[in-house]
Amino acid sequence: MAIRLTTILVLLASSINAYTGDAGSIQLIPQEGSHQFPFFEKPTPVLSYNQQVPGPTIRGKEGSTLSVEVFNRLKESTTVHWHGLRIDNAMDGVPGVTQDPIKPGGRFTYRLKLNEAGTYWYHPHFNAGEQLERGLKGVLIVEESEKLPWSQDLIWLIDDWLLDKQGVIYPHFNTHRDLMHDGRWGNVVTINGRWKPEFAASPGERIRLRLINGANARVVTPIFDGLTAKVIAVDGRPVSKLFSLDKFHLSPGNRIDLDIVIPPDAGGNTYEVKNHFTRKPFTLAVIKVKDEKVVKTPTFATPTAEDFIPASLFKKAAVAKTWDLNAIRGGKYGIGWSMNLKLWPNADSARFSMGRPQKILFINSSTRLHPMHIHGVFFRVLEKNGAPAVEPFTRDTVLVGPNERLTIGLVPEHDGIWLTHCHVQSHAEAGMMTTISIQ
Ligand SMILES: [Cu+2]
Repeated sequence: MAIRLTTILVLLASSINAYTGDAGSIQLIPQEGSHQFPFFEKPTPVLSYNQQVPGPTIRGKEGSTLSVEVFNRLKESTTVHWHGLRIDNAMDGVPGVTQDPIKPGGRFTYRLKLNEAGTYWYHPHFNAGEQLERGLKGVLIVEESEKLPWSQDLIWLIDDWLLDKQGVIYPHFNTHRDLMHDGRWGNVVTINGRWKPEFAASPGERIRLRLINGANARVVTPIFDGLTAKVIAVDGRPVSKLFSLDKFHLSPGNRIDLDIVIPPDAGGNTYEVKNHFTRKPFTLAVIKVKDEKVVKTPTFATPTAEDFIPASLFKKAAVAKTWDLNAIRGGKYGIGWSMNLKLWPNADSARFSMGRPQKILFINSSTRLHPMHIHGVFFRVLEKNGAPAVEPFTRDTVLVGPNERLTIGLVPEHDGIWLTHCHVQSHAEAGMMTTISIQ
């Protein structure tokens, strides 16, 4: 009990960061709370972890084990899913598949073996459309055992809120409109809970910027006007070859880690980071460079992972599973989002053997966006619309665009039942979920 109390006190004292050392343990308390947006008189009622929006950033070292006790103080059940982490299946946080929902007043301890350094995030997988929208999400960083001398390690968790004129979260979820379109898109986009925040940098600094799209449905294409940003990791894993950020569609669930050097002569400059996914670009955040002396730019090479699930593994593999994505009549909401005409939980699932390279084909037969996420694996995009389109990185979430066909390759390495679903929350809740059983 003493240990638990200390943990809570330290968590409350630290504004954003939770820390954990080796074999760390922390407590997450989902509960009702409030969040002040700049345009409203009154704070907005939200759901929060530990009274923070977004929830505390959890940091753990590569190779360590992290234990997170979730104490549910919500009025409804919840679970926590650790997006991107390859962990024990029983810790994956999927109600009805890997665990029972954590009831109000209940507790569940997640033991997470942090095997792979990178940028991950966590969120509920129970009534997820509503619980995520109301603020339940946070970032989980698995730190490399060898720390690189970045000037700053910045985290930007992107979120999208649908608020009314009084600043109240629009209380209807999975509406006909959401289901007919690409889910629930909001009207206020925030970074770390703040609208168009400003970040300070010094000329010469080399910044690792971790971008995480935690929105319900909105896709974001960030463009750094005037700054060069190199992509060093996608969905947590180092890329196989570094490349400049051009037009990267960060769909719900996706993360990119960027390497940005502030030019030595940039003192006093202001750089706007804009979202270019929609026709009308808008500012996500601002980087303000201090008008002061230049700091020495740290020089080092960022790691790449050329051998991580290379495309060559799949040369001989046939497509083991095809999932056709489309809307059908039926389901809980009248409009169902189906995979092979089936709606969760009556799903058309896949079974794969451990260690055998497998190809999956997603066919989007609709004109909507479906960011498909597979739990517990990383995969590589191999083909787009039947033509080779090997990406220089692996993913755990890929945007399947309107009428697009995407072939991906993965190698099952962790046994269990892994959820596979659209990360547009209302599509998932309207049936667009299935599982891959790995034995
Ligand atoms: Cu979808």
